[in-house]
Amino acid sequence: LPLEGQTITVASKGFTEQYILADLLRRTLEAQGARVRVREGLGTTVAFDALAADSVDIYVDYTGTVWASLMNEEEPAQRADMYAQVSAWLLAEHGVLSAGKLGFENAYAFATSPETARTHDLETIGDLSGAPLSIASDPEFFGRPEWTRTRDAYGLESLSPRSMDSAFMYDAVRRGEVGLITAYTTDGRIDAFELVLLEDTRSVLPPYDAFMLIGPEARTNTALLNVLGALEGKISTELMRKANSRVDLERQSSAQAGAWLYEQIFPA
Ligand code: PBE
Repeated sequence: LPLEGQTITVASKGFTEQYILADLLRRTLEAQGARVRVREGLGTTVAFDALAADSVDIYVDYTGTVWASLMNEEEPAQRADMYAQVSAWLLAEHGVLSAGKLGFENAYAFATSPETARTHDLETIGDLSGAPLSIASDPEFFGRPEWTRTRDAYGLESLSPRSMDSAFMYDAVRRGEVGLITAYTTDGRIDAFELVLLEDTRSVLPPYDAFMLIGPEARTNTALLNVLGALEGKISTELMRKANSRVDLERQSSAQAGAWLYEQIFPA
């Protein structure tokens, strides 16, 4: 097997999709003979720094996240250009290789309940200007440029931010405990809870295509790159949403959802 005798370290960030993808990577690498260690639940900066320092070999991040949080770019690029620009920057600045997009996008989307949308007459993010609502997001978001840029572009000073584990946001907004959340667009609970997504009419938020990042040392490992190449473009947004729903709505473990996703990509 091509990865016989090798030990590969995979990292994940701290939400359902990331746990599932780390499990998928583990299965994919183990099937080719590797021993795999998984470091789970890291923040974006911790995961990226560990990768750049070669203590992690691979993890999945999103183009818009690298663009805004790591590159500190202001204006979002076109979706088609962004992956190329992000890849070039990662390689030049950190020796990190982009090993292919997985095929889906997981964006931040401002979401509310049907009741709140009706009460405050909300269809677009701009409609939130002056609304006295609380907004819950994952602990990273309010420290990110995506939040400050959206707040400033649409005049959202009347919103009160509240950090919340992303696992709990959807229930909180459905029950009206918070007015809004920044939903992840691959989360099955958007449809299941009939949440209303507010349109970003000024395209302030960037695109967020998921892609594999490989550390400086691991990127010279051609056997590893060949194995990972089999995942490129293999996960549609619909497929990722179904895998996420297995955990968030059907209460499966991320390993069960990872096994299911692996079977969809590599049918027995
Ligand atoms: N996202 C949406 C965030 C979380 C979900 C992909 C932009 C991120 O992990 O960067």
